[in-house]
Amino acid sequence: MYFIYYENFIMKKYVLFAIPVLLVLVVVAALVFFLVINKREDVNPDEAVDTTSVSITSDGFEPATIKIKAGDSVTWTNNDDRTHHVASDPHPIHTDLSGLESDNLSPGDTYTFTFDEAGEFTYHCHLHPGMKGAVVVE
Ligand SMILES: [Cu+2]
Repeated sequence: MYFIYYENFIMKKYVLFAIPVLLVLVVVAALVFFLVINKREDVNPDEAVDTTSVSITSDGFEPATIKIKAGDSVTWTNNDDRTHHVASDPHPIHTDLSGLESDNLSPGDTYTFTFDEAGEFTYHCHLHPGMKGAVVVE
């Protein structure tokens, strides 16, 4: 009898302790996720090259930052021997500019997207998120 009571007591203590710990963990995880996905890449418009063609290479997007006019279409060509995947920032949810997302691009494949609004749009390779690029739309 005493033993059962004691076990119950231990369980209650454990549950009472575990709930606040879990709550703190959930809050911390949410905060980290929020900070990571809201980290904006800086765009330096001075580095922007006037072109609507971007080459995907083993060194990244070339040129990494381009400048176009609203209504222009940009074409990415995979000139690497790996598969790539152009997607709007932020990784992994791609919500900054909805629609800016290719399929997986095999070597030689191209992807074209039309930028209708002015602004600075950063993107990345979804398969290699360290590969980053930006489009300045005037
Ligand atoms: Cu991504």
